[in-house]
Amino acid sequence: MARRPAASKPAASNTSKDELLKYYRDMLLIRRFEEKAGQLYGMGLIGGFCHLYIGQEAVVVGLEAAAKEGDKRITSYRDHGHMLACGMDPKGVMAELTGREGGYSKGKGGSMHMFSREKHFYGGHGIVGAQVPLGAGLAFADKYLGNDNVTFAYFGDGASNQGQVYETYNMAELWDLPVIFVIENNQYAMGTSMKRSTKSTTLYGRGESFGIPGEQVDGMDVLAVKAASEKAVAHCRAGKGPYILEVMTYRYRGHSMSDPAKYRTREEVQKMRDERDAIEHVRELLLQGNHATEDELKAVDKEIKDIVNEAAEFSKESPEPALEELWTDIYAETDA
Ligand SMILES: Cc1ncc(C[n+]2csc(CCOP(=O)(O)OP(=O)(O)O)c2C)c(N)n1
Ligand SMILES: [Mg+2]
Repeated sequence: MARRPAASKPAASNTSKDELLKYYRDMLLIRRFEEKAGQLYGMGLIGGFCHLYIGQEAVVVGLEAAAKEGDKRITSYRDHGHMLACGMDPKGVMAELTGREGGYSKGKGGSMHMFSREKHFYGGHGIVGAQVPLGAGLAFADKYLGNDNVTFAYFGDGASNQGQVYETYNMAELWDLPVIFVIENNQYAMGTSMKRSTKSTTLYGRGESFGIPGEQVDGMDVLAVKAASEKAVAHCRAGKGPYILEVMTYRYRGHSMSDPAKYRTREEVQKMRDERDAIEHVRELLLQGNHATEDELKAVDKEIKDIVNEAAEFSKESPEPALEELWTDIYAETDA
């Protein structure tokens, strides 16, 4: 298959086998999980909104490769990949999608409303752009506490046209907050392409007027994302304030499960899948570098399939929440 030009391939020589295998596994888990979620939705087992992350896997896996314990993440409604990449349990995520007791929000939140204090995952936000100021708030808390944690605040190309993003840029830079603004530029906001909505060609460049540095990175190349993330993280941890990463990516599926997909051609999607797929890219690096054989990769594929099937079984068997649950988790419990 004709894929990306050789010149754009990163040197795999300084990336270890273990590292490549980890990225392969982590991205594949997201893809297979999302495919399964799509199937369960089709079977009527998942209701409400459901936004799949298929195609964008290298973004969050590359970013997470630069994270350490204590770092925080917050994102939009397209959030299943972020949860899996930071180590949340696929069973708990899938059971939440199916509205069951075993889900992260006891089945009361669904796709867009999951949280994990243990993994420092702060949602899951359905209001476009809402997570951006909240992300700066998380970073403010870390700065106040005097630690070196950073916050990854993910949002889309569409969200980056929102006013609250710029209010946040201003305050984050003014206060040197350790937040990385990750713009997942998948080129569409629902059915509106970047070309139709946005005159400027770079989104990261908008940080310039606030004094925030940033860069654009190939989001279909997990190694490029990781390298850029390490730079951004080092900037934030050193107390130099925020950083913007505009990660160029592509979603293969519709905006949500109810997208008529009339705003782009099938050929456009197929071309990205054939020529730029991030998982295929790492697969090739593993095979070409003699790091793994086809059989070894097949074994990884099976291992991931088993994890996803187990998650689906768990989420079908877990009971629906009891009616009394309607009255719980409304107000925060305090020690006072
Ligand atoms: C404040 C607000 N306006 C509009 C919507 C409807 N809406 C949901 S997603 C979306 C597009 C956002 O696109 P983008 O930020 O590029 O993220 P992507 O879906 O591509 O990940 C819109 C307009 C909303 N949820 N909230
Ligand atoms: Mg978008």
